[in-house]
Amino acid sequence: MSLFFLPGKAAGVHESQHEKVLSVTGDGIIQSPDFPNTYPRNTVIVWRLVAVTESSRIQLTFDPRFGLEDAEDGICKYDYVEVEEPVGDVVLGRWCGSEMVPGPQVSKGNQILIRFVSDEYFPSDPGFCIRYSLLQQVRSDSCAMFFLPNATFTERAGCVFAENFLLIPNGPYYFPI
Ligand SMILES: [Ca+2]
Repeated sequence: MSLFFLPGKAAGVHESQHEKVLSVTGDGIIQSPDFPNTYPRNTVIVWRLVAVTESSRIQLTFDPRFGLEDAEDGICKYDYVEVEEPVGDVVLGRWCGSEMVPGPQVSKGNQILIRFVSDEYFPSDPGFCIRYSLLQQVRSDSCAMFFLPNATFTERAGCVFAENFLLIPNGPYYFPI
């Protein structure tokens, strides 16, 4: 099977054949093949998560069990997981190794892309596991914000605090508090 993936990876033009489009209507999980065991060699998989409503945002949370082949010279060259903003092809982050678990990511629009790449050598375990969840937009006088469904929130100085997140005016910017 690994030979099947080689031509596409070498040419770098057939990655769309590996794209899986997922309609996001609630929580779900994306993981590297065979997680938490060793992932396969020579693999490219792209997941495109699409929230059904335009105004929704998608939050990605990485499982603490995280480990891919180490970086070389601080760069994830060989095996990595990458999160991309589809509009403008902006890379939000690329991660590998096992020393640091990626922090939570939130889409800027209603779509977000996750790309997993492994090369021919040194496949590792456990790979990665990402929980995705849907954020809904809420508006108040001075804040546009997103919060997790069923979150309890309170309003303070015109901004809503939801769970552990302070959502600041003119979101979707957010940070943990
Ligand atoms: Ca590798």
